[in-house]
Amino acid sequence: MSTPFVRLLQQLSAGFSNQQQAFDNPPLYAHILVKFRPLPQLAPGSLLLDQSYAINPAAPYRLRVLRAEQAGDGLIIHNQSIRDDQRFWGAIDDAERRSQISAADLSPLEGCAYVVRETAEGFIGEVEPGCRCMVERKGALSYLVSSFELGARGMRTIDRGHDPKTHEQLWGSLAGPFEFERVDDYSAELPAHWLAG
Ligand code: CYC
Repeated sequence: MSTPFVRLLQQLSAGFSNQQQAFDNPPLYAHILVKFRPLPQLAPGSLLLDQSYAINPAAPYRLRVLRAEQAGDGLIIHNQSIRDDQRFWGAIDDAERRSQISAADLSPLEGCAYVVRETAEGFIGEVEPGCRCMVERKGALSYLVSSFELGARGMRTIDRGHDPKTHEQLWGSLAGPFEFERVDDYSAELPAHWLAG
C-alpha cells in the first residue's frame, strides 16, 4: 500500500515532452522538455527540475529543486532556487553532478509552492493562495497563477502572470495548457528510505 506522497513522487520522477503539441501547433507552442529527477542526498521528496527548450537542452531556462511533502491530508511541493544555477546546467542527465547539489545551494521561492491533491488519474497542483509568487518579465512585476495536472500518460501545465494591482493577465498561454507526454521514467531512482514512511 503506497501513500499519496509516494505516488506523487513516482508519477513526477520522469521526463516529459510536448513534442506532439509543438509539432501540431506551431508557432503557438514551443517544444519544451521538462525533467524531474530525485536528489537522494537532500531531504526526502527532493527533485531536481530542469525545463528547457528542445532546441537547446544544454541551457535550461529554469532549474529548481522541488520538495514534495505530506501536509495533513494533502500534499505540498515547495519550490527552491539554486545559487549560481549555471553550475548545474547538464546535471539533470549526470548523476555525479546531481549529487553535488547541496542544501546550502538552495533558497526557498516564497509564495511559489504548489498545493496538490490526488485525483482518480493522478494529481492536480495549484500555486498556493495569496498571489505571492512574484515574477518579473520584460521589466514588469507580476504574480504567477500556475497549475499542473499529472496523470498516467503525462502532465498538463498552465502558467500565467497577472498584474498585482489590476489582476489583469499580463503574459502566459492564451491558447491553453502545455500538453506533455511522459517520455522517460526516473522513479527507479527514488531512494528506498523515502518510500518507506
Ligand atoms: C514562471 N513557472 C514560473 C514559476 C513557476 C512555474 C513555479 C515561478 C517561480 C519559479 O520560477 O520557479 C511553473 N514550476 C512550474 C511548474 C512546475 C514547477 C508548472 C511543475 C510542478 O515546478 N513557463 C513555461 C512555458 C511558458 C512559461 C514555456 C508558458 C507561458 O513552462 C512561462 N513561467 C513562464 C514565465 C515565468 C514563469 C514567463 C515568469 C518569468 C520567468 O521565469 O522567466
